[in-house]
Amino acid sequence: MELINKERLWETVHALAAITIEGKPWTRRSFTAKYNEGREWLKNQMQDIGLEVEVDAAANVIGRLIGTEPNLPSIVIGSHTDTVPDGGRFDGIAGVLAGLEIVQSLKEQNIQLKHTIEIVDFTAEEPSEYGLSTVGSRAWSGNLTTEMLSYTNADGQSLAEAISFAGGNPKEINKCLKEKDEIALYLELHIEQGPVLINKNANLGVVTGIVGIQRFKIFVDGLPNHAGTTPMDMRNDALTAASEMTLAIERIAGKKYEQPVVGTVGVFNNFPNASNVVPGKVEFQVEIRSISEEVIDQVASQFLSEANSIASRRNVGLKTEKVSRSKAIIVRDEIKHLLENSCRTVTDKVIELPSGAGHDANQMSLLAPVGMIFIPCKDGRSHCPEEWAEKEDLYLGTKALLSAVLEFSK
Ligand code: HGY
Ligand code: MN
Ligand code: MN
Repeated sequence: MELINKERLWETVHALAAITIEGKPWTRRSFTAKYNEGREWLKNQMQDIGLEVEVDAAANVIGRLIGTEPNLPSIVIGSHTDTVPDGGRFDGIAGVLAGLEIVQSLKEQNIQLKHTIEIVDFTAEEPSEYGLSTVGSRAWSGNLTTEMLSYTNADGQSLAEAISFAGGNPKEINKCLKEKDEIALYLELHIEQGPVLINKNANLGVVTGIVGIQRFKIFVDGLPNHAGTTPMDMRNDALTAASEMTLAIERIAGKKYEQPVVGTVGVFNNFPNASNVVPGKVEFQVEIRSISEEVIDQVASQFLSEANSIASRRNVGLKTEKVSRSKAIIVRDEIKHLLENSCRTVTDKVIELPSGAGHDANQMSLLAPVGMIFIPCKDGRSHCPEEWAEKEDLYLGTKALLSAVLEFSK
């Protein structure tokens, strides 16, 4: 019997994707009722397969297939089921359900590995309303601090309360901490979320490294005033100042460095946001990504000093806050070779490439060797309703992942 059921895998991906906010394309934001609904569906799938199901203190959903030598460190296959607003149907979902299909196929064929395999839906991989991303895998790696648990959303609710709402227990978050020797290998299948595989006509990608991400919150304080009576040379306009800072990060990140780097402002809130009021306050977020930690630091310091000079020239207040920093990681050669060989069991159109997207693998690399397999996504697009992957590529990627697990656990 063929290992990996292509049709079943495709159906489960679309069944989970369909659990989305009515009227909004593919949205299941972390810490919402819709997110919990999707995870209830996932837990039922895990139970139906006969896995041991656990929800840990960080609300990570874990399905376990116990190995013949349960004292061995486990093999973890993970990703996430939360989305960005107006997201797609494959980012995160593909990885969790590829893992589920693997353990379901092993069970159906009575193939028992010596390693226990854990399929994990990590809580809130995407930047949440609390500003933090990779919340669940941070709890495993020890990078979810008490201060982070007190981060609040726009309504003043804390991340700790949100974790409780998702089924976790923030008071026992330190019970999630994994020791170095608990995990033998972390693997993740993911859509590339970029154009490289498509442009190189490759079916699969072996990830060589994952960017580090530095995120800041920027608070610009001007002077709210009447838009009709305040002359142009007597304004402390928070929005025009914040706009100049936004263009500054675009220009600074657009320069040449030893390694590629990107800088983005994706969150931008203007107050009081009325057509006849000179903006008094702007809160926006900057993120800087590169495979090189030094380049991230170079761009960050140039940006912060330029933001300060813009603030003083425009006579507005400026406060900057470091929200999070995930380290860039390089995949170990032996894991790249393992994945290259396993990909080549299903296709010869395999290339190596770095990941411009962050993943739970960034945190998991602090605990175990990590590896990622990418599948192409249509037009290289992601984090949008048009995000799409082909059934065949998802099938090939999942078969390759299974072959890597079988090889590693031999
Ligand atoms: O933002 C990212 O890089 C990932 O999609 N969470
Ligand atoms: Mn994403
Ligand atoms: Mn993702």
